[in-house]
Amino acid sequence: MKKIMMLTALVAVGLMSTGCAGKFRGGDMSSHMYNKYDQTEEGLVTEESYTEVAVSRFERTDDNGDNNVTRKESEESRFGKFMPGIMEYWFNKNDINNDEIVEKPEMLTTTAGEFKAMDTNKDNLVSQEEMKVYRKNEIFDAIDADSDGVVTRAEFQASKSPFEKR
Ligand SMILES: [Ca+2]
Ligand SMILES: [Ca+2]
Ligand SMILES: [Ca+2]
Ligand SMILES: [Ca+2]
Repeated sequence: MKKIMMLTALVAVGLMSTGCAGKFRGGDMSSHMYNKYDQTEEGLVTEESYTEVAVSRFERTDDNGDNNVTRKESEESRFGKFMPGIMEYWFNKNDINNDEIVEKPEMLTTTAGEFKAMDTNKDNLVSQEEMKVYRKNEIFDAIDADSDGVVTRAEFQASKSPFEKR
């Protein structure tokens, strides 16, 4: 069972990669995701560069540039249309006070918490492996809508874009 769940999560990672950048289709998704971060000489990601990427993602989603991302903005963003389930997960994770608006400080708090959670060996740097483990779990959680630890076919379908459903 566990194996099947992991496989499902991996398929989801594959779907996400086509969502992020079509040209990476079939490529090594985890290294592509990791390589978008600036790295130290040792190939590790600092909190600063991790935050930079999170901020630019936030700014892309904040359509009217008022430093708040509303539920509507998130749903109407390009990524929100392609992977509504993952976008909804992002929104709920960042809207700490549940007022249906992700404010920039909320996003920064969530991002800092994520960095800490990823950095399992506590060296204040995130390795590709550390990020991979974290993301796999996160994507699984995002698809597992009722958080019972099992991804059903319905949950998996719901996480996909309307264009992919049949
Ligand atoms: Ca806005
Ligand atoms: Ca909020
Ligand atoms: Ca680390
Ligand atoms: Ca479930």
